[in-house]
Amino acid sequence: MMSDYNWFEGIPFPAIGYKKETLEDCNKFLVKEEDLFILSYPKSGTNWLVETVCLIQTKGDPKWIQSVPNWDRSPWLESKAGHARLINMEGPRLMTSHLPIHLFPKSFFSSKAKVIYIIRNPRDVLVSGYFFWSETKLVKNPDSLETYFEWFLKGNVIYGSWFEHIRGWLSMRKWDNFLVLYYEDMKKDTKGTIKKICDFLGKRLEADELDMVFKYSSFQAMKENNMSNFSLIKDNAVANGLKLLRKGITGDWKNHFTVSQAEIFDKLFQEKMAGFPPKMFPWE
Ligand code: PPS
Repeated sequence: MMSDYNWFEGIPFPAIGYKKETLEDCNKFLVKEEDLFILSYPKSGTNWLVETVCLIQTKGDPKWIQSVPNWDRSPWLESKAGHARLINMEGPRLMTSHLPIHLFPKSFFSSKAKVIYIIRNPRDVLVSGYFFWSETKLVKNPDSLETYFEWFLKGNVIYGSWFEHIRGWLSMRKWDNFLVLYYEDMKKDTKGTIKKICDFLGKRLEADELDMVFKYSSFQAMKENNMSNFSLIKDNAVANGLKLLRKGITGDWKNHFTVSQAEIFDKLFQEKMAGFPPKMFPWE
């Protein structure tokens, strides 16, 4: 197992593009007051949120999202390339991260920098992750969904346990500079979610600008945008064609879980998320 990931403090990170020194540096990274972070556990709709925030920043003008890859618009804090880019970046920075709270820059917790944390039904996260990671050389490949299901429940997957990630970050939910969003809400009421993000960022969009943000961040638009769909990753060392935009729906887990897996998952969810009111999580 050791050779399939880059292990750091007991958490598996991708085998390519990540290294111990960068992960150590993340804790010491100097956060600036005007920085904005997009945070998530992998496969929760991170890149959809990146696209939406970029479009809010340009008031719906798609030029930026259609000419610059998403990983350059919002560099990945913990990846080797993203980290190097961010260190030298001037002005308000937009950044993405999947780090669990204890590995995140310490300076954030005493700053006014903002975080948007997106959460998705972990059952759909599991299914999305299974299909995505199976296609890459970045991680240990599961031989079946059944195997991946076991790994996910134990937290033996990239970025570790979903439950610990969410519990850790939700401890920040009452902070003014921390906005929690749900993939399910974003699907159900996309424009409402865009407005919520605007309020949080202190931005105002005219109705036609809001329409443009909505239009260019749609599943179809992102699927067709080479700057956003990961098709620029042609490196065979990483994958043979990566598809970030797979289905983009809620509840796909129902097409993949057995009845027994659904029951096992429910039980574990209740145990691990004890103390959080069920209505906090907007999925069935
Ligand atoms: S990553 O690689 O961990 O950063 O992946 P992440 O971006 O977090 O999540 C990928 C899933 O998000 C879906 N997605 C979208 N859904 C709806 N609308 C839009 N615009 C959109 N963009 C990305 C994507 O399809 C992945 O989910 P699945 O279930 O695999 O389709």
